[in-house]
Amino acid sequence: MAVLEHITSQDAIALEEQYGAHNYHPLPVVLKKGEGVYVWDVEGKKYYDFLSAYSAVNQGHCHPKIVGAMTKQAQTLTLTSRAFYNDMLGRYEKYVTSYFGFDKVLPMNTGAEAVETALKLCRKWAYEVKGIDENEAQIIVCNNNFHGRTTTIISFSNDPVARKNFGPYTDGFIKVEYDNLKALEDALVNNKNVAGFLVEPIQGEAGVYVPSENYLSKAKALCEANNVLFIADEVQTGVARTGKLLAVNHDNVTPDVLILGKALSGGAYPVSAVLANDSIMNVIKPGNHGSTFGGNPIAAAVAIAALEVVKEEKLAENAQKLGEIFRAKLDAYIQTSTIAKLVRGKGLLNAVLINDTEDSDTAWNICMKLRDNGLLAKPTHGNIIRFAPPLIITEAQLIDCINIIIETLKSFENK
Ligand code: IF1
Repeated sequence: MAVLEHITSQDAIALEEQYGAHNYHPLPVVLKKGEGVYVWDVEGKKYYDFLSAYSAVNQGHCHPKIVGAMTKQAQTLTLTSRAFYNDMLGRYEKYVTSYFGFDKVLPMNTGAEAVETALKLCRKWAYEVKGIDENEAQIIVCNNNFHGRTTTIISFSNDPVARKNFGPYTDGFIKVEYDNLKALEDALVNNKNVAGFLVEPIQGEAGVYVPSENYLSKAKALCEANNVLFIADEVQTGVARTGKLLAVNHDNVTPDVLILGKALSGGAYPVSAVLANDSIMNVIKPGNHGSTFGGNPIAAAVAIAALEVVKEEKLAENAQKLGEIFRAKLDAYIQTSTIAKLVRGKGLLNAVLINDTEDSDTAWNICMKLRDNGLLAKPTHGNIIRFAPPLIITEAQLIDCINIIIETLKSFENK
């Protein structure tokens, strides 16, 4: 069989099963094409995509402007490494820093790399600016966090599946309860070695857990009072997903260090970034940090196009407006539902809690039925289903999807 001949879903799944490491448990659907809010499987069936590659495809699948910028750049210059300058990086750096309001950017590729970069930046700032004794810096993180898969990042995870048997772990992290200001304050006061506080403005993997109003602004104030960097991981929540450009904008918070990934490229290419002002970023000197691909010309061209699309197509406004509709309609249904307990979220990052135990397969079965009914979503933490369509979705499409979701949920009532 020629490698690129037509393939059935069954054969594609069998190949991954045999030749790929088993580090995922995908929903059994094999996609071959995407356009806007839609994806198609190899048999030609069309679906609404309500995962958006975990909020990377905010601008919609194969957005022509982003694909156009990528194609043009791919035919011109793909990679120079940072051993030389390239004609795209500086232009991107100017664009992205003024877009988000920071002095400087450090470009990387994946979200986890950007988180690692932020941690290194924070520690170096702690030693060279704050004056913490060498190797004593500590960074506060939250319980049930998700920041990526590297050995340091999983060192401060409390998910046994992500963490167990990958030790020894990296030191220097203090865990506090999320959405608990007292716990943060207790960890901050009388500890001169705290360098930073790393936080997701909404905890995605934990099940789209939205903190109390003002949690983030008060946490920022506590950090400021203690000369501690407030580091926002907006890899999943950033770039219009929650109805504002950044989720911290809902609380009028400006982080000291901002981490972006995923939708920074519209899902076309791995592009991540760490943004900060000069007083922090200037601790990084030649040789301290880097990446072969970080800041490459394709990434630069793609990210500019992806960010332009966010503004031109008013994606934050659309996410804000359609998110309200999504939660209102689901909420109305849930009042009388025996299968769905709660809907929560912000903008178009939402989750529905299924009325069953965490170890039940009900949410999985509902996602299988949603698939059959033409909508793709995935459970998180057993009994929670995340709903996050591309932000270019129209109101009519969203209403269509809400009907599919509610009809599907209804078919599971009292079962
Ligand atoms: C997987 C979740 C989403 C992230 C935040 C950093 C990263 C992520 C807040 C790392 C990545 C992904 C990774 C993906 C599943 C996914 C995820 F379910 F695990 F939580 F999106 F909801 N910070 N999140 O959410 O970015 O290195 O992956 O580019 O399969 O691990 P990355």
